[in-house]
Amino acid sequence: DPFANDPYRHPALRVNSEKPFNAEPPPSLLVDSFVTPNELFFVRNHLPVPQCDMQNFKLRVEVPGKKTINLSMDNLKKNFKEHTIMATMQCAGNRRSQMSGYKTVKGLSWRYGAISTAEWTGVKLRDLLLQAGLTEEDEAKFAHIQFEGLDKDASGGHYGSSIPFSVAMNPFRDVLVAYKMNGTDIPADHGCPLRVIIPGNIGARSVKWLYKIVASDQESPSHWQQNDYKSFNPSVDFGQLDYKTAPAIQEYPVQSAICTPRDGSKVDVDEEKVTIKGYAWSGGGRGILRVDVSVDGGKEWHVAELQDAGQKISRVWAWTLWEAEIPIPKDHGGKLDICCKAIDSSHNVQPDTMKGIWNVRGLLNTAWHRIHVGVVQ
Ligand code: MTE
Ligand code: MO
Repeated sequence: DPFANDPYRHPALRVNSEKPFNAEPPPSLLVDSFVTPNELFFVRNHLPVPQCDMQNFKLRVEVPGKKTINLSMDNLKKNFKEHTIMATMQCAGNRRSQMSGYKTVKGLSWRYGAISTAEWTGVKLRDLLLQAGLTEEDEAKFAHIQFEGLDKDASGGHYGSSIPFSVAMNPFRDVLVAYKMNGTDIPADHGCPLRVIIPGNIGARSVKWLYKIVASDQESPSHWQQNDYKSFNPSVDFGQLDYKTAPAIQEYPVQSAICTPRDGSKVDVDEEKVTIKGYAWSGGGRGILRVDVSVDGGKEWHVAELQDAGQKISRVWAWTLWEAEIPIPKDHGGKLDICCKAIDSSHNVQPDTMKGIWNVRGLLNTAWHRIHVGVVQ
């Protein structure tokens, strides 16, 4: 069993797949704390978890025609400046199960917990690339920075991804090679001992168990860069996917979801108000300007109170948690049709339905999140 050495997992995680392990925290726990505790952070593994050997570990950074450097954990920690950023990670498949409710899609059935937030500590990718001889002038030659993880499939293919040169080399883009997650060594499921953190991008680009970085004129040849994590037009169905025609998804669009109350639960009419909590997040460092919440399916909107991490404008890597206390309308008819939508700092909004964004792989479901709650007299 290639999964025999997988680590212990917290029992509160809702498991979508055991082997490889994929699980999400329940929504109510997600909004319990701004920073997600490591043991509740969602896990998205495509392959068995590789063994972590911190003593003998070396990271290889390769700039063809310039230098190849091999760095031990000690070397990495001693010779490069340490940075800490708070960043939210969201899987491109988050909320896929709801997209499937609209029309069947293919992929793991995530509810809305394939998103979590942590404080990541490590060194800037830019600093490692500079050390290996890469300069700003090299963009024409090396349009992509590729990453490879130690995890591999039966045929020996490693998990991998790549990001554009300009993202990797921009000092304000905060791309990290991280060795700590919330102040402790990165746990086995999250990439021990090293992972790259591409804040503001889909989770798939943040390669765990990172052992190799290569500057190249090509995107990563890995399956997950070439033949997955791409989006298609709503009329493209199974069997018609031509991955060559679609670009790899990088930055995440604007998203929000309702975490409490629970879908299908009940509120007492005597309480007069209902308290609604959730998260909002956008990619590319765009912050959240506003979250609108409705209890009548989107006829009347209330503005939620926001809690963010106070990050610098255009470098908002962490999510915004929100809360709204809304009076139960007189004409509730026994139920509340609760929905939310977020507006990001570029005034991007979420689409009201899945009609225009549905795609057969069920990626980037950012339609208004809707739940139903009963009202008891
Ligand atoms: N890196 C490696 N090496 N192997 C993987 O399977 N999964 C990716 C990414 N990095 C993956 C990986 C995907 S799709 C996501 S969403 C994030 O890791 C999830 O990170 P997490 O498990 O720490 O939440
Ligand atoms: Mo993902």
